[in-house]
Amino acid sequence: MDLNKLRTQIESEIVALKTDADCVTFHQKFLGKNGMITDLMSTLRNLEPEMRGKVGAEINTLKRDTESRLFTLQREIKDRELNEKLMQDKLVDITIPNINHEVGSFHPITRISREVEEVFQSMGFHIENGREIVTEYENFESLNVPANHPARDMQDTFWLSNGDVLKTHTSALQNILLKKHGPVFGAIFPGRCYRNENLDATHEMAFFQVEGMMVSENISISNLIYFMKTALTAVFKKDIKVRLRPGFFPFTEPSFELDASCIFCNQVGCSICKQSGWIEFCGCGMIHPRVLEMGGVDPNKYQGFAFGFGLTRLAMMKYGIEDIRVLNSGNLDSLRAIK
Ligand code: FA5
Repeated sequence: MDLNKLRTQIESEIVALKTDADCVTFHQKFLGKNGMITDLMSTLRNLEPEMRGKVGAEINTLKRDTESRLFTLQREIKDRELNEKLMQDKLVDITIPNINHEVGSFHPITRISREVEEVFQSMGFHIENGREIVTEYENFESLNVPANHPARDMQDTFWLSNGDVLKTHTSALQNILLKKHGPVFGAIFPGRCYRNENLDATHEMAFFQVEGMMVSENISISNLIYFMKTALTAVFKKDIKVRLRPGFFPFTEPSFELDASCIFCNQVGCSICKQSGWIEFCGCGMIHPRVLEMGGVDPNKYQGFAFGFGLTRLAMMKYGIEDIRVLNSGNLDSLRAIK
């Protein structure tokens, strides 16, 4: 084909391009590796040497002009196609009320977790996220629970073949956070925990806890009492009293069990609080000096408190859930019934 004929053909086809796909085909046909301009270029060698330079330059000009026109045209076409698509999307009115479809909602654990996070954040704590697989050191040793310590039996553990564990409690993050934040911080960390339990209405193998820690100079257990009372009062939207009883955890000294006034009977006495007016709520205490030390914090200068409660249990109390197994069941009818 000669140059003039090709120029005419390009001219007539380029003005007919309508879509991005047309442009791609056009590019292949004329400018591609086996395109017609490239083909024409390869015929130069058949010309007389004195003609080659002149014709070669003309083919190059045609190539450059075609490329540049195609580039501009393709951009215009793409813009137009995008605008048309956006206009079509506008026709879906996202403000029309949802009449026919059921609206989804958050799982009760997500709801309660966000409430707890919000109230602790308002008191200056920040939120941390932890892994579900942790090392034996993080879950036990760094918490003053060496191998063969009887406290390990209290938490029937899922061991992985590499020696790691599915965390049995959110306390497994304590060492990590002490190392991350140094001696002055306040944090809470909700997370899923795993224990190889026999299942019943109040025990699951996978459940949620929330851990809280505050470390600084001059921290005392009365700070903890204040924070827990304020948090529970906010979650239950009624005045909650708290009290401490002596307890035991290897990673706190002294250790306590914290009870909350019974939300079901307002301390008149009911079957849930076994007529005592108090519900056992969480373990807590002052962080053991060894734990601080293993986290790189000087126990002679700094102290802190730690607490850990069952977020799943809190959800059960707040929403009146009688059987814990509903929460992991994926049974939408039961979950929907939880208000
Ligand atoms: C602990 O796990 C300690 N790490 C708590 C702690 C933190 C103490 C910081 C001191 C300082 P415990 O094993 O008691 O403690 O568990 C705490 C809560 O987790 C329980 O009160 C309960 O609400 C919840 N829990 C424990 N096992 C289960 C289970 N199988 N199913 C549902 N909830 C559970």
